[in-house]
Amino acid sequence: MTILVESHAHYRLITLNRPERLNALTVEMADALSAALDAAEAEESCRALLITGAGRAFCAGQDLTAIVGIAPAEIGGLLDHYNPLIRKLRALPLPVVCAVNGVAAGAGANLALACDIVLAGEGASFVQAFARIGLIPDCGGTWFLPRLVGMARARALAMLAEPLPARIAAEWGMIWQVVADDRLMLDGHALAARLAGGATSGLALTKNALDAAEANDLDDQLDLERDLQEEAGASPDHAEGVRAFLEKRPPVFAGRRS
Ligand code: LHQ
Repeated sequence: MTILVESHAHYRLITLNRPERLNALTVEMADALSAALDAAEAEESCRALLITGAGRAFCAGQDLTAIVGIAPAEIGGLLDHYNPLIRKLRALPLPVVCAVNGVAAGAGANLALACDIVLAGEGASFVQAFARIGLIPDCGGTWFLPRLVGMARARALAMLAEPLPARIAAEWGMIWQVVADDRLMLDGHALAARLAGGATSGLALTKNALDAAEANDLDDQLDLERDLQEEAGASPDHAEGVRAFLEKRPPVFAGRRS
């Protein structure tokens, strides 16, 4: 199986599972990942996702053995499988944590950057490997990189295709945190469990608002915040959060989605 899905209390762990190829992506794998996201969304008790890779790498990007000699139109055709996956990750009404356990290259790097909170082990690195093979950063790379690290760094990463160590990625604000390799999965599970106990619909609306902010001006964004806040304010978890505050106890969020 190219991906493994493991259920935990209120969250699921998805593991990219082609370790002998450094979890390089195939169309079947992208489709399986998309299906796993759909399944997680459909299951009301699933309130967060954790994504990682099996073995020593997170993901080496597109499996290059599968694209040898293919026609340009077929390269575009491959992206017809990857683009829905990236869109799905961003629109998923659940928080997604990525635990980058080793090298994340090409589409693998950008798959990680599409997640909501990215943790990486000290030994991990991010490589926009595309320039080495005459391609452009895809799977959202040209969109994520300048927004995360600024245009100067984005350009150099994309054009030089040099590996960026996890520590620098964290310093630059490309990812949330770097942690000791032997803590990565412990911390990843703890974060996923914490988010799974959160106010799910509020977190989903937060994702929507932050993504919309990339294109909106302040006026439009304030209007959007008003609308989304109205929605969040109607959720039982909002009522519980306020009640818990007034009663000086931790909230118990049901995580029901609006
Ligand atoms: C691999 C791969 C790989 C197959 C390692 N494929 N076998 C593009 C086109 C069209 C549409 C869809 O989207 C895309 C997006 C893309 O992702 S394009 C970019 C594709 N990825 C790359 O160019 C990265 C290629 N890999 C590497 O540069 C290195 O392997 C990295 C830096 C990831 C890791 O280096 P090392 O740690 O030195 O490992 P390695 O190179 O020795 O790899 C281990 C094995 O995995 C090796 O096989 P072998 O049989 O010799 O043990 C590699 O051939 C295989 N492998 N990446 N993408």
